[in-house]
Amino acid sequence: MKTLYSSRVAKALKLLKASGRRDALAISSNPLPVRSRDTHFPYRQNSDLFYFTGSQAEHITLLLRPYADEPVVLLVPPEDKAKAVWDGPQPSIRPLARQLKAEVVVSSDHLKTLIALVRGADTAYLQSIPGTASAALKAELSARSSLASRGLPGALVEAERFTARLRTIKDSHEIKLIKESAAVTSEALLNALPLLQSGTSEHEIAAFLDYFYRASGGEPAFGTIVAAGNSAATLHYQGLSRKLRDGEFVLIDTGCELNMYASDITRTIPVGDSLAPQLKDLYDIVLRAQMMAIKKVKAGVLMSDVFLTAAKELTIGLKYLGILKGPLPQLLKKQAYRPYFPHGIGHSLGIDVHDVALGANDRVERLEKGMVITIEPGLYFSKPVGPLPACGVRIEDDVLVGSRGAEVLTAGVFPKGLEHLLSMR
Ligand SMILES: [Mn+2]
Repeated sequence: MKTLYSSRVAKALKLLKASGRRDALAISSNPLPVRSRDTHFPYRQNSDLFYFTGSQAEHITLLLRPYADEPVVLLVPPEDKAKAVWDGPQPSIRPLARQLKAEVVVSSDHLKTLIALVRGADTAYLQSIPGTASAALKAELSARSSLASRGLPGALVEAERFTARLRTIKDSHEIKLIKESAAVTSEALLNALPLLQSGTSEHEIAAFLDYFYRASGGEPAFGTIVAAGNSAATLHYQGLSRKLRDGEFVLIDTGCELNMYASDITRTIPVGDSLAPQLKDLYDIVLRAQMMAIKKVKAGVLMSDVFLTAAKELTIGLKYLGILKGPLPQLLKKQAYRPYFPHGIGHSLGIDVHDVALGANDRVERLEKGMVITIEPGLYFSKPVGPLPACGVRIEDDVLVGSRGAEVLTAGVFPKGLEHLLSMR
């Protein structure tokens, strides 16, 4: 029977085979990170392994070898009865193995077993995540002398370079999951509105959002950012210690991870029911840049052009505020906006909040139908400039790239218009 996971594995096998070489791919479970001595951070499955298997099992490796008699292998550890006393039994791998038509190999030495299994491959796509069997194999193969590595793959490539070719374009199942995740984030923000008033601490708001995600069956996809007033000038502010004050903004950058899929929304919300005119102007400049950038999104467009669309609007705004002076083309050419808009326009979104993409450093280059990306321009002032206090405004939505435009997956649920935001309380 064809399932979501068996068809993804079939696609990967086909793609590996298409190179004309003997290519192997090994993807392992994430290691369990230590928090303190013998306590651990909550387990998070490796995104690539989850994509191909849907499994939450620890200590397993999926090996794909389209050239071999057994093209799909699941490497698993022997049953650990002592561990099961504490952690419960490991989920059975058999149903997954049946789905993927995989050979199950039980081994207590995954490195040794993997070396034997990749013998005869030309190229191996392996992970770099420390503590995984795949990365251990990579280290072992790179360290071996040419004599000792005879018969073993000579070319070693990042596994993520390969999996990005499949994961960059989202299938309908994934789009549905991202939409569900985005709906929880939007709902969490709406429910947080009564907290967004003078005297509330940043950490109370973060705690509420995190609570909402967990109560919805998810968890925060990343460290929730709640940054009031000048805190927002720090892009990934994690201080969470400041109290909100009337007449300033609170910037909230947050996302739920639901069923392993992330969403990522930023709203910058006025505290109290009035705002200085220059802060209103600043907000409207960023909002306009965001809307123009979203309008630019469609298949075939370069992400750098989406960026430039926003950068142009922000520069026009900075001129209007009197912060930048001079002719627009020159200001754009010398990227005069950079001190105030120091990040990109957005990123790929999926199982990872900063999801895989095909460009260098996982950057999105040319937009294709079925990509999901964020659009998140912002302006930041670490100290008072011109008419503005130290502050930051960022507005972020998640969009699905279509052939004729973008579908905003986070639209309509939580407002962006300033007048609307001011009248909501
Ligand atoms: Mn983001």
